[in-house]
Amino acid sequence: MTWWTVIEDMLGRMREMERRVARLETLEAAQQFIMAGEPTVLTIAAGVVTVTPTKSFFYVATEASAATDDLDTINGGVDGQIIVLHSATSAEDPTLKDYSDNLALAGDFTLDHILDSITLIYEDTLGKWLEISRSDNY
Ligand SMILES: [Ca+2]
Repeated sequence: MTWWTVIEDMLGRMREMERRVARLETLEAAQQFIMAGEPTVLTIAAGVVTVTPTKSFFYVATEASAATDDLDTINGGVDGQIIVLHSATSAEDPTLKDYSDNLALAGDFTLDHILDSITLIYEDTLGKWLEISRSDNY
């Protein structure tokens, strides 16, 4: 083996490592998109909740476990983040308010049962959560 073939061999190995790292980064990005894991609770405070950018699945709880509560603002979204919200309990009915602040919905939507859900995507340029779909499942 000449010194040149040794260098070529090393370069080949480095390129293969780069491909593997790129593949891992793609997998990591896909995982972030899916954001698997059990939902965490977002408790409304003065009409506001804050999501974590690495999660997609959340319960929404009313402030001080009130029977009803309005949700006007969802903070913490990153461009393209998709979230699914559902009620933390059927005893609490949070209402997502259409265009009160940063939610652009097909009208207000009340999660009045734990089986109801709404799916939103964050659009950073508009600074809005756009409704993708809602499911009034019960
Ligand atoms: Ca319902």
